[in-house]
Amino acid sequence: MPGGVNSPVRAFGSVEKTPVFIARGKGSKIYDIAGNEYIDYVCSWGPLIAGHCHPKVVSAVNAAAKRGTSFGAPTIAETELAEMICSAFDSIDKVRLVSSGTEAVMTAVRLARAFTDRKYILKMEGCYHGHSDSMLVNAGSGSAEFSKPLCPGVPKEIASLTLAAEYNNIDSAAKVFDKYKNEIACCIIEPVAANMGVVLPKAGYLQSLRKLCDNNKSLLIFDEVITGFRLYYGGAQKIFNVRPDITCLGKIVGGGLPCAAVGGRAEIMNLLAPIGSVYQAGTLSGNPLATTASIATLKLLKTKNFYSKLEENSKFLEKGLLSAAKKTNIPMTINRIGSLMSCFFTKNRVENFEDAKTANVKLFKTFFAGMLERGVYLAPSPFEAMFVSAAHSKKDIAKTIFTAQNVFGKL
Ligand code: HOZ
Repeated sequence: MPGGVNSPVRAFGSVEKTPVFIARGKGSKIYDIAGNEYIDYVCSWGPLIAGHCHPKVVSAVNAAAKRGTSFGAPTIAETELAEMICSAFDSIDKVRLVSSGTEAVMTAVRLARAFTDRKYILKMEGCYHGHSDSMLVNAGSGSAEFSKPLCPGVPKEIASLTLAAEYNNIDSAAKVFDKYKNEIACCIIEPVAANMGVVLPKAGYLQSLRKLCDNNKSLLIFDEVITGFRLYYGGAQKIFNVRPDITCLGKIVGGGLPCAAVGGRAEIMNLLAPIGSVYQAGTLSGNPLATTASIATLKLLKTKNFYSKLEENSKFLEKGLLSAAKKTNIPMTINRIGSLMSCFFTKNRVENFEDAKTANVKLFKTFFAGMLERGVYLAPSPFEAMFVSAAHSKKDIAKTIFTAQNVFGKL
C-alpha cells in the first residue's frame, strides 16, 4: 500500500511519527496491536458519535449480516433510512444514498450543473469536500499538505471551473459572483468548516451567502458530511437557520459503516436517473449493513438529552484545555461548536484558512506526540478536528485535561 495506508492522513506524516495500528475499540477507547489503550478523539474521523461498538449498533448489524450482506436491489432499510433523513432535514424532500461523502458531493455538483445549466462552481479556501477532481482546488484536510496549489492528475481545464473565495468573507464570494455573472452553478461550503481545523461561520455569513446565491440564481450546497447529525439532529442548517438547496451527508449517517447521502429539493433531486437523466449509480449504495448501522445510530441520537450531554462534556473539555494552556503559558485558541472542536497553538482568532495556517505546527506536533505516548489519541494533523462521543465520560475528559497540562508543561 502506498505509504502503508489507505487514506493519507493515517500515515502520521504531518506529525512525523509512525502510526499505531489499531486492533479494536470499545466505547471511548481504542487499543493498538501491542495492547496499549488510548482515549480516542478521532472516532473514525467523526462517524462514531455513540462511541466504538455501541451494543445496539453491533447487534443490529449482526442481525442484518445474517440476512445477507448485499443484494443490489431495493430493501426496506433504505426506505426507513431515507424517511429518517428527510424528516430530520427540513431542506431535504428526497435523498439518494451513496457510499462516501466524496460520492455525495460529486452527485450534488452534477445535479447543480444540470439544474442551472452552468459550469462554474464556487468553493471556499480550506474547505474539503472529498477527493473528486473538481474539489481538490484550495482544499483542506490531508490535501492541504500535498496538493498545493493543485493536485497533479487534475487537468487544469477541469480545475479552472472551480472558483475559490475566502471562508467567512462575504465580499470575497461576492467578487467571484460579480466576475462570473450568470455562470456559477453552485456555491458549496461546509457550514462549519472542519477540515482546516474547526472554524465557525461568523454571524450572518451563511445567511448572506444564501442571499448571494439567490440573487445570482445559483444553488447553495451545504456539505454536512461532518456536521450533519453531529451538531444537531437536522444539521448545522438547523442551528444557523439557513436552508440550502442540496445537502451532502456522510460519516454519522453511516453509523460507522460506508454510507453517505445527497438530498435536497424535489425538483432538483428528480433530475436524477431513473426519473431524470443525470446519471449516478453504485453497487453498494444503500447497502443493508450500512443502512442498518445508520438507523440504529440515528435512533440513539433521538434519545433524551443526547446532544445536551455531548455539549456539557465537550464544554468541560474545552474549558479544561484552555485553563491548562493558560497555567503553562501555552498560546492557545480553541474553536468549538457542540462536540466538534480544534486546538490551535496561537493566541489569535482563527476565522479562515490563512489564520489556521499561522498556528504553531511545531508545538502541535510535540503536543500530539506527548498525548499519544500518554494514551490520548488525537487527529494526527493540525488541520483536522477533535470529535467527542457520547461514550466519553467525565473521567475520560478529566484524564485528557490532566494529560494535556502535563504535556503543555514540557513544550
Ligand atoms: N478525510 C478524512 C479526514 N477529514 C480522513 C479519512 C481517513 O483517513 O480515514
